Amino acid sequence: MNKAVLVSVCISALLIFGAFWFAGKPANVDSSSAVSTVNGKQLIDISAKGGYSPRVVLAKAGVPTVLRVSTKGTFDCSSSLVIPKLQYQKYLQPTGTEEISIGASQARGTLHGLCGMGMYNFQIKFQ
Ligand SMILES: [Cu+2]
Repeated sequence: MNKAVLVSVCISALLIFGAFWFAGKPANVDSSSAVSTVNGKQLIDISAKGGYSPRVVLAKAGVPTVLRVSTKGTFDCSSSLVIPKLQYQKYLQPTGTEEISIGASQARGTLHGLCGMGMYNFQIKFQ
C-alpha cells in the first residue's frame, strides 16, 4: 500500500470515527478484561478497528508478556501497527490475531502503540 492511499484511508477513517468520538463516546480505559495470565505469561488483548481498544491498559511490569492485537474486518489504518519501543512495524491482516512478544526486561514503563499515521494510539502502562 503506498503512502498516499494510506493517508486518504487514514483521513476518511478519522472523519468517520471522529464524528462518533465527538458525539460523546467515553474513552475506553477499562483494561481489566484485557489482561490475563496463562502459564506465567501475561497476555494483553487489544482490538484494532477504527482505533485501538482499550486505549489504556494497566499491566504488570517485569513479566514476560504477549501482546495480542486482533483485527476483525479491519480495513482502516489501525491495521498498520507501529510500536516504536519494540521497533515493531507491520500491516496486520484484515482479520486475525497478531502476537507480539514483549520480554520481561521490555515490560516496564509505558509502551506506546500507534497506527502508521500516528492518528490512533494506545498505551500499555507496566507498573
Ligand atoms: Cu491512522
